[in-house]
Amino acid sequence: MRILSGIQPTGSLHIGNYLGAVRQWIELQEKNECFFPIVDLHALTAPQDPKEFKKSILEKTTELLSVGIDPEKCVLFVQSDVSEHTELAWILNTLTPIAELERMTQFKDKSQKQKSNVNAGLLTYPTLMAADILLYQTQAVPVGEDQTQHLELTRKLARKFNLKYGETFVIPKEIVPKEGARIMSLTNPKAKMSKTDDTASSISLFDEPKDIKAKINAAVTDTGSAITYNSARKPGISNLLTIYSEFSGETIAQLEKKFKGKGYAAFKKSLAELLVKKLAPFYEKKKDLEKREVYIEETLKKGAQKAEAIASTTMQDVRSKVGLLSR
Ligand code: ATP
Ligand code: LTN
Repeated sequence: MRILSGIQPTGSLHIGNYLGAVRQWIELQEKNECFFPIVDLHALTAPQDPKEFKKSILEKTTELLSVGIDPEKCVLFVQSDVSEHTELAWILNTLTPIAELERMTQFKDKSQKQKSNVNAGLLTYPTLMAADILLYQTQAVPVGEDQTQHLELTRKLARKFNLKYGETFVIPKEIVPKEGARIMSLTNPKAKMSKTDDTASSISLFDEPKDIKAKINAAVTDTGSAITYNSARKPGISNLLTIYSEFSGETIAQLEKKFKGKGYAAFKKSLAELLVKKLAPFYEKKKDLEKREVYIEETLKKGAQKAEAIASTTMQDVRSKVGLLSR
């Protein structure tokens, strides 16, 4: 199967990204043709410092390689290296009703978060994402639950284009994990864990043991003291139980039993120890890869070449279908 999924370069990879998306990518790359763009142009919809931004792109590559993305088994590249992404996004913009974009939850959330910078890019973010996907004739897109709405729009646009101009795009389906598809913030368990929030709200895959312990310790919990799952009434503990279950492989029911009669403190201590143990290999691998900058740059260059070959074929077809002169 042809698979594609993107990730923004800014902010360190957190356990939500891992459980919701990247863990699937690592499995999928074994038996599928996978494309993983680092979506730098999407990240520009939030304010970025140019120097830091450049560093973050290489850093994100290092992080993905550290957790098991293998450039021999997939195409890892930077979105802006393949100019067809923005070209197709423009064409898709001309097919997208503004009202559809204004309805997007992510647009509404981000407009709230950055009130003084509600730029047009935030609004058209989903059409660029649709272009990322459709350019590669992608069959399936592994993402966390927060991206479902964007995927629906992508399918709608693909169908609309196909109907108007003739069969051009494959209609992609989404792959959302059954568990762990929405990990919540540690400081506000009603909001999703996010890279761009303050660092206390998320656990990076590369956090040091003392930080993991401190963050879990400070995580917001609910009234009462029982370790039981109830996402409506006990969102804090339920989120921590999901994280525990996903990293340990034990079911929630098994965990409820294991921690019966024990308080939040004992549960949190055990969860922190589990995370420290599970995340340690990532940290070690990253330390090693950080010394290999040339390898990282070469990897991205090769990735962009492979991506370009496919993207340019689709774009030629699109140009001809729409009635643009061929280049
Ligand atoms: P931000 O919230 O700052 O926009 P992000 O943390 O959502 O960033 P992205 O790079 O936008 O990170 O997302 C990469 C992948 O991680 C996407 O597939 C997304 O669905 C998934 N993902 C992000 N946050 C979570 C979460 N809290 N739980 C599960 N999956 C998540
Ligand atoms: N919008 C996504 C990131 C993203 C993406 C994609 C995911 C950009 N292009 C293509 C899947 C496929 C996000 O905010 N997490």
